[in-house]
Amino acid sequence: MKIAPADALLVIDPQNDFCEGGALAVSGGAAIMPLINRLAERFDRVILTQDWHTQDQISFASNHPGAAPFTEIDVAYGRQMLWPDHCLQGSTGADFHADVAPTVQKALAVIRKGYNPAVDSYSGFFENDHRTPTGLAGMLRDLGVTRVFLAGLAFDYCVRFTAEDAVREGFEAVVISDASRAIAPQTEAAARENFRALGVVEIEVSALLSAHS
Ligand code: VGL
Ligand code: ZN
Repeated sequence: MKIAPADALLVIDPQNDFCEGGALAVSGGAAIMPLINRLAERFDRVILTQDWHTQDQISFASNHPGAAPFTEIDVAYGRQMLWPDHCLQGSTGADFHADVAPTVQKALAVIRKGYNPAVDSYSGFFENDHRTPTGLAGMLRDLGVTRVFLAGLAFDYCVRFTAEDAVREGFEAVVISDASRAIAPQTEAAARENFRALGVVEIEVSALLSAHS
């Protein structure tokens, strides 16, 4: 697989809170940052997403007395997983990881998501109501992008739902598996199953960066 001018790299939530020591740490999270930098060098267009919550975010367990993180509740738009407080706007946890700074510098845009207190947002394209757009699809179309490559955190949530929405929006979607890490094995397997069903392709960094055709 060869990287082409109509491709964009979407780097999903490479933030401190999803790395070791963060509020919602993903095992191995920090280790993907150098891989992301190597990838970003090869793409003309790099776009970041940034999880960007306020304290009253509906998906914070702390806003539902008696409810524990990593349990689900019913909300107006369906089932919603509850999380530890994370990625608070302006906090160190919400900052991009220091090791991904070259990619942040290169990025043409940062799409923030999850700032509506009443609706969480995993996907970079739509909030969790699957209706409210972030503007990313329009930006990609305006730029002439037809295929997106995805890396970042977490594989089983924000990477997964961004990839699935990309396909629904008419883009080809390629997830760079080893430049991503999952929160849990069960949801990682569910993501892979959905990728197969929807035509989301998975590739490894080495295969992509060494490809000549
Ligand atoms: C994410 C859970 C809550 C992610 C964000 O970036 O995958 N997961 N907020
Ligand atoms: Zn979040």
